[in-house]
Amino acid sequence: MNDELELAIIGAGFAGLHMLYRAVGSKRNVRLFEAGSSVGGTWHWNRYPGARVDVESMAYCYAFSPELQQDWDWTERYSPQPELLRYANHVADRFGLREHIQLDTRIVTAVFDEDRHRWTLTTQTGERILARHCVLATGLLHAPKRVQMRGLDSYRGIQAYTSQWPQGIDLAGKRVVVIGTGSSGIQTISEVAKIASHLTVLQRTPSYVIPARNHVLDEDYLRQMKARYEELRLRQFESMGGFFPLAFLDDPHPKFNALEVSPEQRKAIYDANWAAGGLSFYTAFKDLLLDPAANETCADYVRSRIREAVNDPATADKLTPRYPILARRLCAGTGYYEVYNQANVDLVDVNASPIEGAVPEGLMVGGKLLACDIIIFATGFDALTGAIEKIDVRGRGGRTIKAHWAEGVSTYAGMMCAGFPNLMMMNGPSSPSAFWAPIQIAEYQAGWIERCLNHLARTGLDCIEARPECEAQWMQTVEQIAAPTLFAQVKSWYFGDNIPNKKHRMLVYLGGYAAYCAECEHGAADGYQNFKLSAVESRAAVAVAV
Ligand code: N01
Repeated sequence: MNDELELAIIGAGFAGLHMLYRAVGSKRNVRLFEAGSSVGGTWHWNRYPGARVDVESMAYCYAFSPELQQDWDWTERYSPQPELLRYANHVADRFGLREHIQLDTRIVTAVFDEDRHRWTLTTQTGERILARHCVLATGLLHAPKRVQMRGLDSYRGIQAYTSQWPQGIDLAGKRVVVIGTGSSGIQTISEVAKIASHLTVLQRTPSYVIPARNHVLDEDYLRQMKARYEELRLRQFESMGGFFPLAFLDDPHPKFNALEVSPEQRKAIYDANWAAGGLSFYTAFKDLLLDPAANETCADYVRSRIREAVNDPATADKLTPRYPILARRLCAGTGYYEVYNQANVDLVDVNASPIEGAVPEGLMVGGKLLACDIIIFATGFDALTGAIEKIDVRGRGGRTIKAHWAEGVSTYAGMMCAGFPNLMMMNGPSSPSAFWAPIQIAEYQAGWIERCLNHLARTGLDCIEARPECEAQWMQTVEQIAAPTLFAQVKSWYFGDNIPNKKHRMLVYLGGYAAYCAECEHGAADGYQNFKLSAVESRAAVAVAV
């Protein structure tokens, strides 16, 4: 057993590293535990071919240190995974964080001691850690969605999940199957198609894929953008989703509703967004996620681009999504649709030809053997709750977090849960982070947590817990904001729909950064009005008095 910590942090992704930076700065007795062999979180685990971020590098990084922003040079518009991993390592070194990090350490249980107001964490090797406060920075997209399939154990080839990519797989000249066509799948497919002898894509739901238009960033561009970093961040904080095409920095926010402009103006705006590339369509018009008719103009535009890109009309038809665009996560790809013009690539719609199971040589699909050397599962994540539920978290009365969420996820501000005192989440369920820049949300949350711990210390208290009625109110707000949007009209991981038996409930606060921070500040006002605060000593005093 280690000495008791004031703060244990679980997870060394961008959120956990930043929390650690803040806690070390406050001279707390803190330690960070990370299951992986390196810092970097998402960018440590997701090492599949073609993995890169689809938010522009200059924005997808920490904002807290102007010096770091100025010193670090991103090489491409969208950083590839190895560069993001280098950045995470640079941050760990630059801010002296390594000595506080314990790698290769998976926390498997976390149990709250109600009498002593302490968490006991246990690692996979049985080491026990006592901590007054515990921060779960376990990642919003970390726990893989595993595919259950008859006969998979008998398959003799290689199986690889994009979300836990194994080292040293050689795909060159191999017969490869990719299951899944979300963001991870479409990036993987474009790379694998270049080297595999044959690639079969098993698609269940097509994505809308916009050309990323990635390119190398030259020195001039870096200098110009760095000179405007303050403005960039301001515009980012005002934006709907925490990102916008930086080419539109002078004019980043949509002005019109889609049907307010003429068809010619609308097409010109869509053309400009198609040319800008990436996730820019989110900000093409104000009402694309609110008005089905407006949305349809955008969806139709992208559908026409798919027909242009794909030679075979039947294949183009299979690749064409019919649901509202943007309501599931938009994808940004490189040469994605063009891949299907290659002779070595096939697309199978598994709704028409279901995956029946695996055999030693490959998969049985639509009654036929699909022989393959490697199956890549790009099947996504048990988003937001999965990584937390992997830990056996027990709060008051031994109640598990799984039980707390059994009838649908519930948190206060994506940071705390009633009945789980002194347990904070970063980028947790019902925070904005799946639809707002998670690094900046984590920066805000780390500051909020720091101020909360300072308040407890100042007031001689050692325990904080969300009030159940405030948590219920928060969840109502999350659902009320989502209800009129088109997000609510499709099935997606935003609602947990991709995981069998996961209760359908909105997992994301869509109110944006400013409203989120205002809500969190309000909750902390007047001595943390939305929380119950207490101290072990006062409980003891009450017990004596009784
Ligand atoms: O996961 P997904 P992802 N049989 O859930 C299919 C972020 N991200 O890892 O939709 C057949 O989007 C599933 O089909 P369906 C980003 O926020 C960012 O790709 O369930 N198919 C779907 O096509 C993203 O949204 C970046 O019908 C099955 C796919 O697998 C989030 O992570 C890169 C199946 C899963 O798509 C998740 O993206 C990567 C089955 N049994 C990820 N089960 C960038 O920054 C699932 N599918 C670029």
